Amino acid sequence: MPDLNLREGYEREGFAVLADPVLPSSVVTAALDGMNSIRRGEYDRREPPESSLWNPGEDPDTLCKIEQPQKASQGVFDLIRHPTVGKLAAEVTGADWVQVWWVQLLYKPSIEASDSARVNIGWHQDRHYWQSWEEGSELLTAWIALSDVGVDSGPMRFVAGSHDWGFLDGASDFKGQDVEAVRSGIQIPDDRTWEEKPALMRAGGLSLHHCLTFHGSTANRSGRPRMSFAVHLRTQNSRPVNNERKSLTRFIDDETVCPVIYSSR
Ligand SMILES: O=C(O)CCC(=O)C(=O)O
Repeated sequence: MPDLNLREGYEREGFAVLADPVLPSSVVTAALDGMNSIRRGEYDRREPPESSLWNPGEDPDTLCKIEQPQKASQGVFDLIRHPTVGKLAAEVTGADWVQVWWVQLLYKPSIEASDSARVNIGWHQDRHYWQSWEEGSELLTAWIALSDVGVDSGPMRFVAGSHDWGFLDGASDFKGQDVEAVRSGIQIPDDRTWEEKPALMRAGGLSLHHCLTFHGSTANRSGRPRMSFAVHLRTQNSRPVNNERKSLTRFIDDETVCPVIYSSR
């Protein structure tokens, strides 16, 4: 039975949070092993991840973001293709088909107060970075927690209802470390307010967010790493620009990288 409250919340706020674990702990544990191996540069699947901002051996005290890690780890692949992820994405969107099209490994170390500027993720709409998709494409993200995410872990913060503000070109800055400065550059529509909501969850929980929902995060001060995968999804209502396969859409015909994780057709 679809959870209508989940869908209603997603449509109203532009995100939904499943705070309790929805994925089996064995799947989460295997993905965690995969994450640790990839961070060491050890791969047990087809090939290395795609070119990334962070590479094995680099500074452990900065945000680690690795592109397409499912290519390099069976445990990660099994997590991102878990049917629960597809079912929940279908529930919030009403879609009859869901595919993973890109994945990012995100490891945010816990750091000292003085060092906050190295791990922040500035406010952004994902759509800004996803111009390989035709306008109006239905794109969303499942952010899967591999560690408990509390208020002190530098959780993702969503701006409730901002998916209805339209695409605000030029306002996004994922790399912007001064999050207040990024925020001051965002033109909030006259009849709207900026209301931030943290996505708190336990390991094995997840959030889903719309590609126009503003979000960002600040430092992790929990004393433990914040570990997750951002799994970028599309529904049947999406198409690459000119139907070309390039840049971020270049893997979509390869289901060993971009599995279809829901279909009711
Ligand atoms: O992990 C974060 O704090 C932000 C991740 C993000 O921007 C995303 O999943 O779209």
